[in-house]
Amino acid sequence: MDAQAYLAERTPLVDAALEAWLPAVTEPPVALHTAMRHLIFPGGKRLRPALAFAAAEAVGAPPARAVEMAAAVELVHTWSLVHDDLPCMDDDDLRRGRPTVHKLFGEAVAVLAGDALLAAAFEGLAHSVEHHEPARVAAALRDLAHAAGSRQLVGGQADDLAFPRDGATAAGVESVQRRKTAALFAAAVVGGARLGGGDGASLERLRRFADDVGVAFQIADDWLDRDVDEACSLVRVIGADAARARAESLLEDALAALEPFGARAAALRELARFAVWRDR
Ligand code: GRG
Repeated sequence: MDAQAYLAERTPLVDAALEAWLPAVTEPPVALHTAMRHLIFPGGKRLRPALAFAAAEAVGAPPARAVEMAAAVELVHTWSLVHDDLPCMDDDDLRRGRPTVHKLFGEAVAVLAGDALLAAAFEGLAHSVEHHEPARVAAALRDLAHAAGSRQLVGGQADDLAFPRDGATAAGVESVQRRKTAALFAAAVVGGARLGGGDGASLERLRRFADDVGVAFQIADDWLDRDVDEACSLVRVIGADAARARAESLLEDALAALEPFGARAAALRELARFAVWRDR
């Protein structure tokens, strides 16, 4: 099955959880709840949820075992997009082909909607203790909180905003990308495998896989935006061809980490290739 077909097949699974977790738009505060759902539905590619499902499959579990991880990661991702689009950050008018949350609902509601999406992620994931070992759920919560926090996603964003135009190095760019983008990929994959019952050695291999795929995904994003002048972009620092070569080399490393999983990791392999070769 190719990645697009896998994404299409798994998206209804995560969407059902998101639908159940998020308050209805009729529930007060109506503007806040409408704003929370605005970017979630119909949503984007749902790549991070698909990675969580595929990771559960890689350790021999049915994909549904990872549904709470998939939904939680998508909520954290969407929080970061809502806040990233704000005037004080990237100041974007469009996201997922639609007006950004602050454009439709105002800045204050957008800040609050992002905050509430983040909280909803942890509330929903915590509920998975109803059908998973508590220690696995606690570890998944810990990893997701770490990935979202100041040492990973938020810290990566802080360094991205302050990224120097002069004297930038490839290592400096990759350090930001590992935190801003790859950390959430790793939380999705490791968390999906954790809830799928994976052992420690499998989780460690999958973490290396996801970390490399996450950086390669971000480099591919920079490559697709190669005409945009971004300070923290590998394309700007080493050029488009060298950046593409680096993404391909990271993809090779990622695929090598999957070797012991054999056919069970077929979906992860397809998603990794898609992350690097997608056209948007
Ligand atoms: C402001 C809290 C805060 C965090 C900002 C993750 C992040 C940090 C900002 C998001 C903006 C951005 C360009 C991040 C890099 C990751 C990325 C390319 C996101 C887009 O991911 P896709 O392509 O989007 O998977 P869809 O819409 O398909 O889910």
